[in-house]
Amino acid sequence: MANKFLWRTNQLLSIIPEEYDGALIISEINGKYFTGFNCDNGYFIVTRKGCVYVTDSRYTEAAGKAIDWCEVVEYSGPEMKETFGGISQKYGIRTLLVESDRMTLTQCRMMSEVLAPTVLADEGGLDKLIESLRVHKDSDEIVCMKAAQNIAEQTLTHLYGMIKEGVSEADLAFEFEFYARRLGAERLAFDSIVASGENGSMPHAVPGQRKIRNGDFITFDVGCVVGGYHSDMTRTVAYGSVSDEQRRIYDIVLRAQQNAMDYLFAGGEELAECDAAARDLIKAEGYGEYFGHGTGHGVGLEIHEFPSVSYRGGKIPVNSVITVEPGIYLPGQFGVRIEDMLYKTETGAVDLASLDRELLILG
Ligand SMILES: [Mn+2]
Repeated sequence: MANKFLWRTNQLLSIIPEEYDGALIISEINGKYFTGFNCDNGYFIVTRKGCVYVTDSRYTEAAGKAIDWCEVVEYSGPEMKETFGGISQKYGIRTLLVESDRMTLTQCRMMSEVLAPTVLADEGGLDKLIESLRVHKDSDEIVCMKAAQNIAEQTLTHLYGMIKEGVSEADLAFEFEFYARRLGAERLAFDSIVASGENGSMPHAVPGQRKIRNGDFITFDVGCVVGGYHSDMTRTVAYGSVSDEQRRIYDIVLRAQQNAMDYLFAGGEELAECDAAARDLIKAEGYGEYFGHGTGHGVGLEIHEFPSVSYRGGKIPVNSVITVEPGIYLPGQFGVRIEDMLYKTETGAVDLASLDRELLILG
């Protein structure tokens, strides 16, 4: 395990422009990526002459065990300047890149002060460099994401059995969390979306007291976390009867999702074309204006990460995990979204989901 994190850290050093001595990583998420250690007060100083992980007494022992391949230093508030200044001297650090997208101005000012004479540089694009590493998932990361996905699928299948007249969205959302946690989810990937009937037209509706009724479509957008890695899946199911319009819309969304997935399976490499594979079909059916969001996004240590599957384009990175999640939302009536995660390989893609997508009519 240790070697993997050292390898990632060396990868980062190899892409940091020569004029900088290294990077200061203080975000919890990037800290976890490079060290494997979860900590809300860790300062990972990466330099070409060596790395130091600085934290406070609450975490020193655990950090020392988890990060046995680099120096772990404890600091306390009053001696912060001595500790960090000493590291700056010891490693002769002139400049460090910082995570401009993830650091507050207050943190930046404080770290500049304690690390002096080291200069913190926010113009070096460190966030983009890290993103370019994180986007390529290794087999351990895929194992975690599949495990998270499996728990979400088992849990959603369990929820299908609970759906009946009078059960509220909030009841279903609560049961999702309870059941998924019992199956081993560390936590949920995000607040579950359970949107029934007319609430389904709001893509990110918050589950409320609305009770399930005959004729409802119910959209579940759910995910779990295993080993720090997220899963993301959406299913729309019907309860009781289904109108012809509901059937037609469901079928359009299902075919749009399949089109975008087929593009990936066939080895498609363009984000914009993947987006268009879903969007053009929905447009051709006359519902283009009811599909307002992008077709998908990267998933990993965070629920939404690079890249975005949208008109903005770019290549689909090999070994990335992206979602394909088209939807049609008819205000005041209902909505349909179907979402799955796919793993992009050299020659095609692997579907990380196995839960059925055909229209399911419960009750
Ligand atoms: Mn998603």
